[in-house]
Amino acid sequence: MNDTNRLIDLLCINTIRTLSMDGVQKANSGHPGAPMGMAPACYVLWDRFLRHNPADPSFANRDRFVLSMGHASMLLYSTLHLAGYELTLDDIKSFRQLHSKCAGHPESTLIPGVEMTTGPLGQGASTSVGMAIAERWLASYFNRPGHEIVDYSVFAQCSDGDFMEGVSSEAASLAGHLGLGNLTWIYDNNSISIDGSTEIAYTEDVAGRFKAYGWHVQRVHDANNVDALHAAYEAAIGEKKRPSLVMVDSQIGFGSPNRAGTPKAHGEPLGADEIRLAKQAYGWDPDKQFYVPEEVTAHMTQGAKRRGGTLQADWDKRFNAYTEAHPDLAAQWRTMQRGELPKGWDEGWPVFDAGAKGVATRVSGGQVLEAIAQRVPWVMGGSADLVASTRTKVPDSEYFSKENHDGRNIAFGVREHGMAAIMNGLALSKIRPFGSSFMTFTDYCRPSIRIAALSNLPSTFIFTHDSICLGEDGPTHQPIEHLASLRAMPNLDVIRPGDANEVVYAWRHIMGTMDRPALMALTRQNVPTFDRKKFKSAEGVLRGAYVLADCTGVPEIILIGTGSELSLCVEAGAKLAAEGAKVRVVSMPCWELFERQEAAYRDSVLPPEVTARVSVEAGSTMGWSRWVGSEGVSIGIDRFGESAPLKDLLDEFGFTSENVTRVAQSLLKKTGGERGNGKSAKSRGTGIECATL
Ligand SMILES: Cc1ncc(C[n+]2csc(CCOP(=O)(O)OP(=O)(O)O)c2C)c(N)n1
Ligand SMILES: [Mg+2]
Repeated sequence: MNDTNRLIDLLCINTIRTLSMDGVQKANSGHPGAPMGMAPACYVLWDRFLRHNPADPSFANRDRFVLSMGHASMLLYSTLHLAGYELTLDDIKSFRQLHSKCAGHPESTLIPGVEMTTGPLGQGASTSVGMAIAERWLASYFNRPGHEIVDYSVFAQCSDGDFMEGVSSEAASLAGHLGLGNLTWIYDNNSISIDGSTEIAYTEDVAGRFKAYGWHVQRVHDANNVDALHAAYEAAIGEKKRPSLVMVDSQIGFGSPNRAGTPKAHGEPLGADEIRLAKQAYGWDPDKQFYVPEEVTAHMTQGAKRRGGTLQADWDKRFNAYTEAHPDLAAQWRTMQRGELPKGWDEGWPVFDAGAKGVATRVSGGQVLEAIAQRVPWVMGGSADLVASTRTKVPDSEYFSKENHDGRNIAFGVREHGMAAIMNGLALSKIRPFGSSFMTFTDYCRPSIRIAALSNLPSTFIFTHDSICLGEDGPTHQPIEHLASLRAMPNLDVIRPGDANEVVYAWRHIMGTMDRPALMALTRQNVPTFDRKKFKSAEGVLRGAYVLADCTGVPEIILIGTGSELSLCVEAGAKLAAEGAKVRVVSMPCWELFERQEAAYRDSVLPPEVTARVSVEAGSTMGWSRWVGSEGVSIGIDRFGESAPLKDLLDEFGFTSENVTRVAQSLLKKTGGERGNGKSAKSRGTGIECATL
């Protein structure tokens, strides 16, 4: 390395540092320390190794860089700006301001070039494992001898906090097991976190831990040693059989005479005086702010653009040759990249015959998933060690493994959180992922579900054993507050289908939706399959809620059910109708979808003038008042469950048609209805237009 090169490297590194410091200072908020310490690590990767094209940030075969330590967002913003992305100095100057592209933590929906939304520690690292799995699978599915169109690498930059979080250990363990040689984590080993030295809480042998996971581990003893970083990245990329960890010993707030190496450098602006001192330490003009020397633009920005253009032109050539040799695969690739589905994706799915015995929605769900997986090659996923219970298997496909990258089933092991994060990495790579466990363990996945919702990812979370009805396993396994808490999450469709054919339409909605995640709550126990010749079509699921069975004229009472409780509403409705009540039964599998319908439709399902409403759902009643109104009643469970056989639980908690009928009768009395007075349906000329199941 000659002196001129060293000088330009240092100039670029210090530009990243000073832009980051200035951005944080102007916002009067943010995290300067990590960018100052890790600027060389980031620069060397981006300038010498990362294969990307700033002119087309979504270039499909680009390397992925995930800033897992999202608090160091200014590091990424500065780097993206200098690497030629559409992120101006003005954008950087508006860091952390309302509607700025440069949000407090990086958000993938705001800036092309930000591969994923990060900030909650551990998520980025874990999700990068999903990206690496995706790359290996895509390579295996699409590449052909002499035609390698997929060969990218995945990098994540991680901090102490990332590695203290359990989810990164789950994902690292799986990555090691799977031998993901295309994955490199760059670890900011600065031994500082917010509360002080990491000595107070985190003293394990990190290198030893990763070696035990099966990783290739290297250490760079000085973050400012550009040559050592270069050599370590080269070796990491060269290691094809194991994921790589590059531990970089850095100093937080490097260059700041009074804050370097202390937690003070972590999460607050340095202050104008300290910034001047740090700039002087870098040999920078302390009077200059947001300063980008011309040489830096010429080297880093123009260089990245030039390399990006060449890289993409070369890939385009490869892809054209591929298209000639393998037109069908090339067409599939394009469809997948556009976020579309192959022709015929929704044809030939199962249709379920009516029957009182019915089928558990986990079982019908599994059958529909099989049909989808047979028609959409890039559906991929698995379970956190419960595949036999959750029925989520891609048929005729093996497990994805070290030896077999073809497999579309992923054995996540008992790592629910890691699973959900990895699913997001698959979704970010255009794969349509699913992952499954028991509903009560949504709690173990929640942070990653939230990232999916926040970043508009079409991840499909499948959770079975969705109520106390799972029975003898008892309250530890019986979800209560889960539906309510998940419904509180913006941008997540929580779907609890009421019978097998509702499951079919739930999946139709899910597969047709690319801009948000869905969570399906499915039963362990059988639920009856409604006769759709008598009841309204399950297509109503596509609108979130629909009238399943109705009276003639305006109803006096509406029974609203979800999932396994829908059939109770139908039974109770039939009884009430027999007594002469005008009853409507509404199936409401997805609140969020219903909320998105126009008001006229919502009012047609739940007419505002009908205030006698009963909701029935075996879970927390929180939130149901929104649909039943102030005069309505919610039958639910606001305490923990019990271990017992199903039948006893249903009696104990009031999930019987008799109880629903009783509650409805007393509500009718209270709201001035005439029911319970012995008038028959016939004599009143009304009656529920459905059969009793
Ligand atoms: C899951 C989660 N918990 C807590 C936080 C708040 N937080 C932000 S950074 C940080 C730790 C800082 O230490 P480190 O990760 O080593 O970053 P450094 O200070 O070295 O930049 C914490 C606790 C978070 N962002 N995510
Ligand atoms: Mg740290």
